[in-house]
This record gives sequence, C-alpha cells and structure tokens, in this order.
Amino acid sequence: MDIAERFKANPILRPSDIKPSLEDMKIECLLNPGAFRFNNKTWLLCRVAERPPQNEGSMQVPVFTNKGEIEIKTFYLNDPDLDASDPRVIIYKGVNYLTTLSHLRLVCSEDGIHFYEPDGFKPLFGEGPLESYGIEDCRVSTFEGGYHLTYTKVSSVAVGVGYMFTEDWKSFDRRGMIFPPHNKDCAIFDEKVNGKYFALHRPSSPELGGNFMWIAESPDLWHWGNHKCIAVTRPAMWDSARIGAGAAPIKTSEGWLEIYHGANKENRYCLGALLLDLNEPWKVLARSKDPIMEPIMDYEKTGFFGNVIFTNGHVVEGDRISMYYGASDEVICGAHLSIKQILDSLKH
Ligand code: MAN
Repeated sequence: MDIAERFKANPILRPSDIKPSLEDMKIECLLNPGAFRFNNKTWLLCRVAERPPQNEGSMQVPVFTNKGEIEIKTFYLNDPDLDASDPRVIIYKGVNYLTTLSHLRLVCSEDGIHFYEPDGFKPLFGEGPLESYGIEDCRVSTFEGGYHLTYTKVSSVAVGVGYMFTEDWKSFDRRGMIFPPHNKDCAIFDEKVNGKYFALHRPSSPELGGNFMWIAESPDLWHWGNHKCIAVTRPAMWDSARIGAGAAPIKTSEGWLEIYHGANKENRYCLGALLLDLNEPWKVLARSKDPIMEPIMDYEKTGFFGNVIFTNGHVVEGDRISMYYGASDEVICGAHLSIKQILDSLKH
C-alpha cells in the first residue's frame, strides 16, 4: 500500500545541485533532511555525504582528524582484509569506516518545492573525536522559541545521538551526546507531555533484542531517563529488521502520530505509522500493518543504496503533511500525506 502523493518535481534536490564543501571533494549523496519553518520559509537541513573522486582499484575514504582537518585513507579492492560489499560502510581488519563523510547544509524555499542555498548560513560539520566520521540525519523540533536538533554522531568508537540548540541558525549551542551508543533516529516531541519532555530514540542491542524504538523522558532536555521500549521489529513483515522514528510526532485528536521507517533483512526501507497515547506516549494505540509508503519510483529503487525511503523531516499545515525524504540514499524528494488518511489506514 502507498498513500503518499509524491511531488511532481521529484527528486527536488540532487547532489549536483549544491557545491562540495571543498574543491577536491565530490558529493555522492544529498539525503535525509530535517525540515522546519523559519522566516516565513520552509527550510531543510540536508545531509551532504562526500568523498574524494575515486581511483580505479582502490577506495578513498575521508575522515576528520582531531584538528578538524580531512584525512583521506586509501584501501585497495584486491586486499583480502577489505570487505567493501556495502556501499555505505567498509570493514578493514575488523575496523569500520564510512565510505562518505557527512555534514549538514541548509536550503530554503518559498513554496516548499524549489529549494536554494541562502547566503549567510554556514554548513555544520562534525567536531571532535565523536564526530570524526561526520554528522547525519538531523531531526529539527520546534518549541519554546527555538530549534532543537537531534542528529547522529559517527566515529570509529560510536554511533550516538547529539543535541544542539539554535534560535537563529547562525549560532549553535552544541551540548554533546544525549543518547550513548549504539543509538540513532532520535526525535524530541514538539511540546511537553504532563510537564516533561519526551524523545523517541533507537538503541541497538545486537545480542538480545534488536533495532527497536524506545521512548525516554527528561526534565531539562539534557538528562534522559525512564526509558521504555515501545515498538519492536515484526518477523516476516516489511519492518522485520530495523525500525526508527522519523521527525517529531504530530499531535492529533486521536494521539501522537509518528511516521517511522522500517527495513527488512534485504535492507528495503519503507514508512509506516504509530499512534501513541496523548497523555501516556509510551502506549502504542495502533500501528500500520502495511507500509504507508514504499520504494516504487525509479529514484527510490535505484541509486547509491537502492530501495530506500527514509524520512526525518516534515512540515504540517492542517491535515496536510509535507514530508521530505531521502530516496535511495542519494537524492531528496517530497510527498504530501493526509493525517486523516494515515489515521484511517491504522483502523484496518
Ligand atoms: C548505516 C547507514 C549509513 C550511515 C551509517 C552510520 O550504515 O545508515 O547511511 O552512514 O549507518 O550512521
């Protein structure tokens, strides 16, 4: 099933639409944007994944050094110690490296469809040892007069969730890692519930458990506790291998509506929905049996990593969700969804 109305202009942003951060880098993927409204415009905080142009027979992989400079590591494809079977990650002598280095870049739009890079807004790069493999997939929650950013911090020692705060998108208060490894896909609710902040997050438990969705609460956005697992993967279904939150849940009269991604063992990423109780958001009232959106278009089926629809950003106006998503881990697309239609789909 697929109830998304894709933008006719899809893909709305491709790697060739923006300039690399350095002359000797190439943008391979422009993907997974956070979305928000600011200055009467729609903005996306895009993930830009870069690497140097590749030479035949080897792979050139960028990482940040402790001094914030980019170091290029070279691996030879005929080296028996190299596992390069996944285009996103390589393993060399038991150590994982990402094939690209991601930073975050702002684009804005008057109509929510045609985006451009505005002057005067700087990209956000990884900083320090816990971001030496970059920063990725930022959710932007809007409340209390500011923007609350939750994103993936990647390094050789960890994949965890970072938090930063901004009011003007020019200065950022980076507050470090709020959910330790292995954790990603964190979205903070846009308002408090019974006086507390809530966040969805996705720890991974490799031996016992899996890649499940959890919820945590906090008095101050810094100390998070009372963690609860709210949804697990479902054997033999489209979300059998991993699930993770999209952007902040949408408040509806029936509950908090969360659009989440689910992947199966073949790494096919679809979207579904969860409905959470308004007052006790750790209680799941309903969950999609079938996906509400799945990779069916060419740009969703083929690309850097095909068969992927991944969302972490949307803008809501009345019943209409303008949802932005990464397709095939390579380009940015948009789709409209109706809240009512998603809620109806949960009743079957
Ligand atoms: C997975 C994928 C990649 C991502 C890494 C690190 O391999 O989601 O896109 O870069 O994790 O988070």
